[in-house]
Amino acid sequence: MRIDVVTIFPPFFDVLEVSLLGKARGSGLLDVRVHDLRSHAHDRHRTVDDTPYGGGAGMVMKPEPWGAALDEIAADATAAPVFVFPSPAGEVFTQATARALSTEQHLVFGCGRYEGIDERVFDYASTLGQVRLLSLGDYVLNGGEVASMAMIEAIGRLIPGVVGNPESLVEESHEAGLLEYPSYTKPASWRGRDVPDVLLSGHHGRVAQWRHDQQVERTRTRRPDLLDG
Ligand code: 6GU
Repeated sequence: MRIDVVTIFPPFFDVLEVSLLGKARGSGLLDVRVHDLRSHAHDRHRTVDDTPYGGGAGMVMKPEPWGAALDEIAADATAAPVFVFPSPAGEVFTQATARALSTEQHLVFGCGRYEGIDERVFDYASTLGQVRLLSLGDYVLNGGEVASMAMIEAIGRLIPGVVGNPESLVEESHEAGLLEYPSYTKPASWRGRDVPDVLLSGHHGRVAQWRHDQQVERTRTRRPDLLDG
């Protein structure tokens, strides 16, 4: 998969070099390219933002640098990319979204800062590929960079070969619509706390039943919204 990122803070993405995603980049499974939006701002101060029409607080990212950045990426794409703009005003990004995006050939993440990006940029991007405005949840971050990192990790780890043992993906929280069951390792007793007996029983059927019960109970108490559907 190819991933382009457009940002005014390229160093945010330096950490993509480490851990599993770093390995995936090294092995060619993931081709991540980070672009500085300011390289497409041509005034003396390399301005990327301006005051909002209609008034109000904060600054809005100007359309021209975004247009130039998206054109450059699209010109060198082999197929129409999917443009992802992280935004607290977007649809909620879920494991299902990550799964769907993990099958794409080419994703472009556009990281907005300030109060957002001039709305016309999203419409223009839709002439170059599919456009998704996606939110991590109901809270506000300063910009799209950290949100993009989270989405890239969630998507990237679903690409075959990125996570060494694909079975570890199957039982995770959210894959079955339930939270994950609790996990324990040795020692069987630690600081007066014992591992549940059933896990030491060697009885696979009882272990599976206990884990399922734990998933349902946890989901009911922590995330009842997941059981509504
Ligand atoms: Cl995707 N962006 C920003 N700026 N804030 C957020 C978010 C995204 N998701 C939750 N909060």
